[in-house]
Amino acid sequence: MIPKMEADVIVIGAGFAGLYAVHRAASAGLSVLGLEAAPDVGGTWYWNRYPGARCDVESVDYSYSFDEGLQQSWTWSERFAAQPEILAYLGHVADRFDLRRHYRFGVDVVGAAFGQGGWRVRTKDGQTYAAPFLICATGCLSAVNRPDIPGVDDFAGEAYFTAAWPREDPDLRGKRVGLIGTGSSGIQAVPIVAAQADRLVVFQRSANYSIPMPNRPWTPEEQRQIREQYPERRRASAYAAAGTPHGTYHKKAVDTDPRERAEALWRRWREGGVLFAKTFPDQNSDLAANHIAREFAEERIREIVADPVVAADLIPVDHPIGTKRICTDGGYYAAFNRDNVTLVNLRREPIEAITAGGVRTGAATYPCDVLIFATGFDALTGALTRIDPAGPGGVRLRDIWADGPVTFLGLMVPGLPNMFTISGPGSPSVLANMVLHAEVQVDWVIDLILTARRLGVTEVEPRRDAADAWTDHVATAAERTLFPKAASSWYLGANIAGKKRVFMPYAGGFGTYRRHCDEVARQDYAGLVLTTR
Ligand code: NA7
Repeated sequence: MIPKMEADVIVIGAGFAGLYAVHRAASAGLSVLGLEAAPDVGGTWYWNRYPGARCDVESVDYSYSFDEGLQQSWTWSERFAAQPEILAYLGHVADRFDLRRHYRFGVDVVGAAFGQGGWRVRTKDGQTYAAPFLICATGCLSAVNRPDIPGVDDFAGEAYFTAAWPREDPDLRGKRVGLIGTGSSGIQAVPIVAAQADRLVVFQRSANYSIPMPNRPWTPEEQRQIREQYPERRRASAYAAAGTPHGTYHKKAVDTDPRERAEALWRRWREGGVLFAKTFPDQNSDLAANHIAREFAEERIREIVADPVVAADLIPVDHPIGTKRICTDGGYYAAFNRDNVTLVNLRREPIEAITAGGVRTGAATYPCDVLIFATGFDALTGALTRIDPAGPGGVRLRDIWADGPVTFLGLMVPGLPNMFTISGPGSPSVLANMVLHAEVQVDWVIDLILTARRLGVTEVEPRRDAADAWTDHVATAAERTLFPKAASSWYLGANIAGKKRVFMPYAGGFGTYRRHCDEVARQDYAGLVLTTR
């Protein structure tokens, strides 16, 4: 046995998933130790406090469902919540359930190894903590991608990452700002930075589709209705394809006449948010249907952007719409009509180097006082492979996943007993409502731990063939969609040099996924090996 176990369960992370895992474990009578790198709760919402940071799913859905009292105790002020409000919500949850007492904050986990009946977790400051079970609630978008651009360390001005934004907002007034990266973070930041800075140069390697976010405060009447209808809303989301009460149009795009199609697309466009990516049921599986939605969105871009050359540069050329995470914005395209904003298309003029004074491309030098890196994440696997847990005999996660992630339900890895990956690759994760998804997975994991304890089982691990079968199923689900056609998508790991290109999330739908999890539990955890030592 490990000489001293700090707890029954260690949970890494204090975001949506980690907080719920700690709550569920503690409520079930397990002793739980939470470890979190940040000084407080929040997870990705702690770090991503860049200007314009906002969730692309409606606030009323992007919140916990597990406790009706909690649901009724919180009132979202806007349709799409901004980062400070989401962070305040998570603080409220931590207070309400007294969760901080289980955590050590400012603790960066850098390694984990299984042996003698438990996990021993190593931290950057040299501490180790041990527990029989390890829940990695480390997030899909938390391992920051620091681009390896020549000269990046030579820059003499101020440099910021959207994903690690300073707590005190930098003053950009009167400054020449360069912003590298045009995914959701860059796209959300651009209009606000443009309004503050003297000049803004946006360096775009790949254009993305962005849908305007018609954000507004909920009216008091809407807030009342939300509270009243919450149980029904959650019932409608529980087994829905994306974990929200919204579906797709009742007919395929290719079976709908052009006028009716346009009406459906306009409706979704005006509703805003990620829903546009799912207007028609065939939009993400049939190129012809996708083309219809794509043309519609491209027309909107051309309508908004005054300069046709800039508009053409802002239109994606390398992926069907929605196969990369669709972005949501508060005036992104219109920002390029401002005199102080320039778009640099890096496919025409790649960055040669970052210098002390700015950015040099193949065509020009752009002087900058400030550089903002909105360069994304080593998504879905990065936070886990950076810890690189080692199982019995020293087998490591990076080796197990050398040809792409192999998982059982996206939750467990063969060779790594008693370890769980919430929102791991192989689960719907970023394709679903992350909050309800975390609840489903955490419930499954805690129920399994309680079952193991009841049976006197000390180790639970997926069989290799069961994990291979699930991994094949994940691949088949992806092949039925257009997702693998996105050339530079982080869903595929294509944004990280050397990363194996595999479509990582489970594209079979949240409801279907949940049924799989239910079924495995119902069949006494078929696919797992339960061992007593
Ligand atoms: P994303 O969506 O990964 O966007 C990162 C952007 O940074 C993307 O445009 C990248 O271009 C660009 N990038 C990355 N490295 C470089 C280098 N070296 N040079 C130039 N440009 C680069 O991350 P976000 O933070 O915006 O959003 C992530 C998710 O968070 C989002 O989808 C929401 O779900 C929330 P590329 O496309 O790789 O060519």
